[in-house]
Amino acid sequence: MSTYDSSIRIDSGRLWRSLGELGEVGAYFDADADLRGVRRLALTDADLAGRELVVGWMRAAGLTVTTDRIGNVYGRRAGVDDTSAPVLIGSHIDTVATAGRFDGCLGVLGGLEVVRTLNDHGVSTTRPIELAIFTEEEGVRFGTDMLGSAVAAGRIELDRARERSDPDGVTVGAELDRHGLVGEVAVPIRPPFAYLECHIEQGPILAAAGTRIGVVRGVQAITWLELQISGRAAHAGTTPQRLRRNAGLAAALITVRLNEMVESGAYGQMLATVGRQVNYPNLINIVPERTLITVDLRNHDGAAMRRAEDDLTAYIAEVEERTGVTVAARTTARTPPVVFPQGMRDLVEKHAANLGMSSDQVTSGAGHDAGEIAALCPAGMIFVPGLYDGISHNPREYSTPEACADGVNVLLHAVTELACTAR
Ligand code: HGY
Ligand code: MN
Ligand code: MN
Repeated sequence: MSTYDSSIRIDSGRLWRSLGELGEVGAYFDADADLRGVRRLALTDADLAGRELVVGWMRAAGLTVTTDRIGNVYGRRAGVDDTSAPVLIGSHIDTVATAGRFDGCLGVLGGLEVVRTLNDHGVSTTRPIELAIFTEEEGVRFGTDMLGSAVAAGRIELDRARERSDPDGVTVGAELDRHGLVGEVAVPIRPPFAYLECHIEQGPILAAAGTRIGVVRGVQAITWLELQISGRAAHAGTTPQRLRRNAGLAAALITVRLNEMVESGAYGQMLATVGRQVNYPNLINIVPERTLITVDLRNHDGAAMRRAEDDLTAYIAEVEERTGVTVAARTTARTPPVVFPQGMRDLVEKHAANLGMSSDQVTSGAGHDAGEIAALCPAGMIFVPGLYDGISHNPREYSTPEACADGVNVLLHAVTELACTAR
């Protein structure tokens, strides 16, 4: 049995092959991108196939695999002091509907590569290491993001999580039961010693600066709203303006106002996106009776986020007055800004430097499981640069084998240091 050796490096070819193989599960041809994309929405059969592939790799790497009540999977590598709290690593392998191969998967397969490398070199660690696959991180099927890690961390109650349903009315609970994913591990989980997640940046900052590693300061605030706008179907040719209650117009007014709020700069570095819009009856010669829109707000500043929410609520009331519609607003996700502890950021920065890699501090624009697990223990993230302006949630998402190996080598040494830290 050998102990920690800073000269160890991961097998980057093995990591790249794993990313490629998992990327084929749920793959589809995206004509717009002229590329193979990935569609592995949470708890679909494609997600299960992906889980089965990765769990098989976990077991082949000697990990003991357990599942918690919300279907999060944990692969455990025993420590010399196996009763001590584990170092937790991982991310998610569920994807959006138009995904690339890296979002989430780099964190899970990078964690697996860390385990495989420690096994190759016979390295034992004081603490156990656990590799997690979190359920429904993306939130695009059941309407709230980081669902699995939020239940693991205690922010969302298990029963509430199981009740969530997808647009077809299928609930999380029914899917967990259907797939036999209700495991024996209680939630919230026992606090890990620390948590580290490697993730593609999903933005342009690192690549533009030519920086190899992102030391993540934290995650910005996220608010998701669902607006059900109700008006009245009416003939497009015979109904004068004054008699219309046009749900589609109301949706457009709200969308334009959100853009004006962002561009005003009055709410700090806010971003607003109306990603989903569904008209009913959605026909050319009928004034829309109902329109569903979703609103995704992001803000580094929690107070500015709340101001934006309040001002949007006030504006929606104006739109109701002006157009005669009614708007039922539902908040489907709301997470505050999260700052990762300086100690975890210093750890990532130190190991990047030890490996001769440039690094820079970045705040994540995307939400991550690390933002949830940070409620249980010191959490940190390692970003690797994405090419093509860091495009993500798009099959064009791409990082290089070298950049992925950089991030996972930093993960390897940071995790090994944490796991060799006695009580
Ligand atoms: O929406 C997000 O930021 C993440 O991809 N779930
Ligand atoms: Mn992700
Ligand atoms: Mn994502």
